[in-house]
Amino acid sequence: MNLLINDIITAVATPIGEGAISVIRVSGENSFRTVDSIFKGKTKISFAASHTIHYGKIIDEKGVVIDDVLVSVFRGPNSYTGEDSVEISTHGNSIITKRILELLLSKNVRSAEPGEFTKRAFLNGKIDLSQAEAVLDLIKSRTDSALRGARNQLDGLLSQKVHVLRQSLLNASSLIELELDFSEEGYEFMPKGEIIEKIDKVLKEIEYLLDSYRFGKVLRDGINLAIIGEPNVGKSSLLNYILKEARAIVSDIPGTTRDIIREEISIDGVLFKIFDTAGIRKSEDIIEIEGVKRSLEAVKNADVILWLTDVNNNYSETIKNELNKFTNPKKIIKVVNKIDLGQNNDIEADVYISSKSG
Ligand SMILES: Nc1nc2c(ncn2[C@@H]2O[C@H](COP(=O)(O)OP(=O)(O)O)[C@@H](O)[C@H]2O)c(=O)[nH]1
Ligand SMILES: [Mg+2]
Repeated sequence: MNLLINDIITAVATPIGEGAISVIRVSGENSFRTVDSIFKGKTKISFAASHTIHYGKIIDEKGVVIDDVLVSVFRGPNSYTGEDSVEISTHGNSIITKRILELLLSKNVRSAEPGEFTKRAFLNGKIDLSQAEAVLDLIKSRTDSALRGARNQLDGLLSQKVHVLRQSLLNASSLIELELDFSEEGYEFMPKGEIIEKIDKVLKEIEYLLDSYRFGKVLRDGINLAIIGEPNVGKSSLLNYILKEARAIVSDIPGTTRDIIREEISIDGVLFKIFDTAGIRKSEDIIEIEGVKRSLEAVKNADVILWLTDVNNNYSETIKNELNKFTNPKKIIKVVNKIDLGQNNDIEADVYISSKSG
């Protein structure tokens, strides 16, 4: 079917471990015959109609039954890869899948590389590149919104948009070519202003699409959020408040948090990876010094920083200087904590909170 690819590939398609079932995928020319050589059932897979399921046993070279299975048959091009392929459903046990895999590998079959079934789907024209990319995003989605984004991309929404843009550009370029061919005769097919307008419109849409990429990336990968500030301003209390659990140790002893505490939470469908850090201050204690080093590392990797102080303090120069060292733009939100103790009008901030009273 495709000149580039015709060997048979296989892989376990389900997670390794115990489960009700595991699925082994096999795809490629002659894959039906190969499966027939290890499968014993009422029907031969080679003669089975597409999209049918067949009960039988997988038997090894010595005639020993490895497992009873269901084999699903997909005849190309009406399959995921576009090739003849089967899915062998076994009992969910990794020894069984390993033995069946070994059996297949002893035939004319090789292990699929990661993503190779999807690669074949792409090479056989079943999906385009942006859809192939979406398959992995879909599998890796950890929030509703990430899932929705991947779903839309898999449904071809991005491809359609790119297609429309491409069509508009082709259209504009052919108008320009016509213009060039007939310019001496004095024909004008479309006023130049209108062509420029058309192209400008496409440019704007491309910019919009690029912007949406950033947003999409956030939906997919989540937001790295670091809570930083001096010791004792209530960073760990804030983390605990957000998580609604006593995750980090809170105490009135400055320097309680020495290591980074990392937690994930989905808020309105967006994944936040929150880093509670050691308070940043000059210290002689080698453990605290290491903690501060790690805090700054968390700042470096953060998309958003919650810079905390409390009503008894103000934003320290030490931290301001540290933040100024980072060149890549970060969203810094200045937070004043402990407002239950009273207001302090000297501190300017974006948000005033109390982790204690909520
Ligand atoms: N009154 C009051 N105390 C707080 C608040 N948030 C934290 N604290 C107290 O401040 C101290 C230090 O809190 P902690 O979360 O360990 O600060 P961290 O060192 O910045 O992580 C603890 O005794 C907390 O109970 C708040 O909003 N109001
Ligand atoms: Mg702490």
